[in-house]
Amino acid sequence: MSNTQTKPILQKHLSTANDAGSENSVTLSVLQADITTLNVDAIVNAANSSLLGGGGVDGAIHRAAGPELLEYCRNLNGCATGEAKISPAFNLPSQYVIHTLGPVWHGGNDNEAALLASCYRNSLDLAVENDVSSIAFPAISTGVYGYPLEQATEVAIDTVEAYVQSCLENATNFSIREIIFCCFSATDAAVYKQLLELH
Ligand code: AR6
Repeated sequence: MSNTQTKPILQKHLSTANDAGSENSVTLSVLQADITTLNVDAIVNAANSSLLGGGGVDGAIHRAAGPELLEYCRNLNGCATGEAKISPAFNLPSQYVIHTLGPVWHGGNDNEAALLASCYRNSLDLAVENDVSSIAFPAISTGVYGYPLEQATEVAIDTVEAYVQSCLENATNFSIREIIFCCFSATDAAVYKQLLELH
């Protein structure tokens, strides 16, 4: 990532020697930033099922990407909870937007954690399929959808770390080198920092 304006609050490196004997590594970073400003290959959007824009990070991404994003999204036929779809990023500095639909929090007994984990895995699958090297995630479901931040952060970090470790050990074409947890507020970033340090 070639951002100069935003310094990571924390970075953690995951690495594994693969079967070929060479070492691959992936950097996980916590940033406090507006995700629409990040110069990464892909940013993830916490969208709604229509994929036609909304409030929160979704609204910010559509505003910054411009009306072509909405036009493109009309042909994506929406998104189911836990799934993800990819589009170009139009006027954003990134190349792609990966749109995912997080679960609405209903108290924790409605499969929310598994669905949220699917958002992260399916987004990373699409990133790898599109040869993405750097990707930034917002705190999916923790705004309008009401998922408690600490619990959502646990799911985010667990899922991403497990995905990366498995790919570093097994995948032959694993393109990802940097994964950013992009927090809008300092409070959210402090929670991500604390939990990533504990992992
Ligand atoms: N950059 C990074 N993070 C942001 C930004 C930004 N520019 N703006 C907000 N956030 P939310 P959800 C953070 O509500 O809970 C939309 O209307 C925000 O502080 O955007 O998954 C959709 O259309 C919070 O930490 O997404 C859906 O209807 C995080 O992004 C619904 O909201 C997620 O908050 C989805 O709700």
